[in-house]
Amino acid sequence: MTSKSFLLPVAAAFAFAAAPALAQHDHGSMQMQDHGSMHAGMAAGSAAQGIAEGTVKNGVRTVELTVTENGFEPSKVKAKKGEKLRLVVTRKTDSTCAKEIVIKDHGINQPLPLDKPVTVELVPAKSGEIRYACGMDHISGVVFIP
Ligand SMILES: [Cu+2]
Repeated sequence: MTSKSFLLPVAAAFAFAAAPALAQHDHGSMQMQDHGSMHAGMAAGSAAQGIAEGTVKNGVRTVELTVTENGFEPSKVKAKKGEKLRLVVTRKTDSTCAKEIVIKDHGINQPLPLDKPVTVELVPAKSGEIRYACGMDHISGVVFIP
């Protein structure tokens, strides 16, 4: 009996870690705790998705972007002043208006054919922000240059 009462909380904790949504259905009484872990999970998720820095090779920073139902992913990129930034953009959905990438500050306006990686390059000349967006500017992301 004692060993069983020991095991139960452990099993429950394991269920939270493995499948919080499932745990919520199984254990009504544990909803509050489950809710907490859900938020923690979300925070971790957005942090991981946060600002993309890509990879730097031979002085060129390459960042891969996709266009999905959520818009540009990632929608935040960090680059460096004076370092060439190469964005490789693949549009993966037909259900948004983002069928091109426009970076006004750098005179870029590139069509994005479905499922085809398109490369655009620029060199941030100064600190600040550079926006990338769809042709009508509703879907956008930002390159941060510290
Ligand atoms: Cu648009």
